[in-house]
Amino acid sequence: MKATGGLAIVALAGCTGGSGPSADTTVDVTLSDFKIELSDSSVSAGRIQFDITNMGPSLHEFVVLKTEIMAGELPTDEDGAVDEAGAEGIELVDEVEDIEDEATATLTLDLDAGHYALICNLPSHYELRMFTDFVVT
Ligand SMILES: [Cu+2]
Repeated sequence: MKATGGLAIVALAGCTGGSGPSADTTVDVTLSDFKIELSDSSVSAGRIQFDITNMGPSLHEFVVLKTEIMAGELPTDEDGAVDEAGAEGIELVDEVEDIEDEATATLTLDLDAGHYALICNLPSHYELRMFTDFVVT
């Protein structure tokens, strides 16, 4: 959740058009109640395409944060949400909001080496452990 728009590239299921610059690496991301699973938790730096599938049954989102903080130890506010934009040592890279149950989305990012936290930051979802660590080498 954030106030300003990002450059999320969303392709809904069945709509596979588009032929932008090809990615160096593709990571399959599976969202479900309430976890995030990755086909690879460590990849080489470069253009990385996240192919996201929400297995539901709830609405989810996919937020990419660059931070040295472990994904499970991010500071939260009184609502249990992670401060994506304002917290020290946490950089919001990009996100895809509002991925419906059974929908897919694609997010392609040029990622530098470092540690990332991938989270769903819908109310209470982070506290329900919808996060995972991701390392770019
Ligand atoms: Cu969620």
